[in-house]
Amino acid sequence: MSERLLLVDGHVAESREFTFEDFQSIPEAAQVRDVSRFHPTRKGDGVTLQSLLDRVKPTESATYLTLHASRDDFAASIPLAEVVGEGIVVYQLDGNPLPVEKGGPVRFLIRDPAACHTAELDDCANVKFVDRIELTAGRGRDTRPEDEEQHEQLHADEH
Ligand SMILES: Nc1nc2c(c(=O)[nH]1)N[C@H]1C(S)=C(S)[C@@H](COP(=O)(O)O)O[C@H]1N2
Ligand SMILES: [Mo]
Repeated sequence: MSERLLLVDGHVAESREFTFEDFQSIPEAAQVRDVSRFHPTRKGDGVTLQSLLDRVKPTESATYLTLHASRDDFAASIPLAEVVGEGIVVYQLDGNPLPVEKGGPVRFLIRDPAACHTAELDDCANVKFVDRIELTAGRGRDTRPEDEEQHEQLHADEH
């Protein structure tokens, strides 16, 4: 079970791959147990985005966090400074790797998207099927819907 779940790379001092065991061995202080406490419809345990960033050390040039989901070719790019204290990376459910139906390999969650008062940290940035987090200089790839019509289309395609 040491397959790679997540690659964190880009404008960092040290790119890193994270396996399930790597996530499990992150100290308890950085574990976020039971995300249903923040999002009643979502389940599982995560770690803070901060704990992953501490391990790769973004460089001064990193200003955006770009989340990539190769499964459905979705990407969202959000300002690093705004998301740094808000991001959670969900990696397990009942002690097992997060299944794809729940957004695995890992699912990104913004702790409190409503409180941020910016269009950048919206629900669409709660990216599912994340397999790469790239630190970018300026906005990176972003396939989020640009208007309500596109947004409705995206949701229609989920079924
Ligand atoms: N990979 C991926 N992540 C995604 C999306 C998507 O289409 N693909 N849709 C986004 C949108 S528009 C919303 S509203 C939320 C929905 O999350 P939920 O299905 O857990 O409610 O996921 C976001 N994350
Ligand atoms: Mo959405």
